Amino acid sequence: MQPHQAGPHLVAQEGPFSAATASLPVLQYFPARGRAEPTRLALALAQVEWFEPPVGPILPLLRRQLDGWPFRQLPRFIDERNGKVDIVQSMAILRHIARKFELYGGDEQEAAFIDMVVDAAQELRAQLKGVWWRRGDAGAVADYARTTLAREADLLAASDQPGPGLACLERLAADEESPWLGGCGRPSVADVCVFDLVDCHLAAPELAGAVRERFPALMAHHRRFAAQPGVREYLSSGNRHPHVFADDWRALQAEGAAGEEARK
Ligand SMILES: N[C@@H](CCC(=O)N[C@@H](CS)C(=O)NCC(=O)O)C(=O)O
Repeated sequence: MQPHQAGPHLVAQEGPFSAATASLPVLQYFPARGRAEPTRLALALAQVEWFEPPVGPILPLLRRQLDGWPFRQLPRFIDERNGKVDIVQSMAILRHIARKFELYGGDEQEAAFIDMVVDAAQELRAQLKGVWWRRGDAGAVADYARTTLAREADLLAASDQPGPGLACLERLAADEESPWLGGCGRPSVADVCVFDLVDCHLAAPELAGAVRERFPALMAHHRRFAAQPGVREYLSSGNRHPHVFADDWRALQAEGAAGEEARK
């Protein structure tokens, strides 16, 4: 399986690559994991190939056309396989893929549980994003470790009653009856989102230690998911973007542009 083409991307509608990509779903996003990573992981899990065009030509259009980008944002997913689905909003994209490739549990009850976990993971991702840019600030990291990364007992005992934390997901992952969240017989997009959330934490040395030490069930789930056929190949491929958030890539771009300007 080749999740998407390595090396410089070519625009799907142009050039010699067009024939090869005509039947592939297209994912438009920044060259970063960010909000598109759950979609990539879900496609990899389903062992479906996809194509990512370069984002440069897309960005000016994003702000000028509401047809392809109704909310002026990425990711956008164009499902070339049935030619009708062309959507933005990362979680709508993920749910579309879940329905299409049977990553939404086996019945209504499992699907409802999966939705709940997907939404919770998004809220926790927003908390992570809050500390991500302050990783050099020991106070901010300690506060995050005391709240979002608190062990279950500490979370429950905290006098300031912080909201959800990774301990909530640890409890769900600790179900010994099933390797997958919600007792589903196979991995779902809930597993995708929880894997991605844990993986983002592991990418930050300031946060990784606490996650490894405090959440053994999430770590075991992370290893299990990473070993799934399709996912394993994607994770070890050169196609995985190194930047965790799109803003990491944008900051580098801005730095590059400022350096260019200074050299003029
Ligand atoms: N709720 C949307 C949010 C999308 C979003 O915030 N996208 C950002 C990148 S992560 C974006 O497209 N920004 C475009 C820009 O700032 O030019 C989703 O989940 O897809």
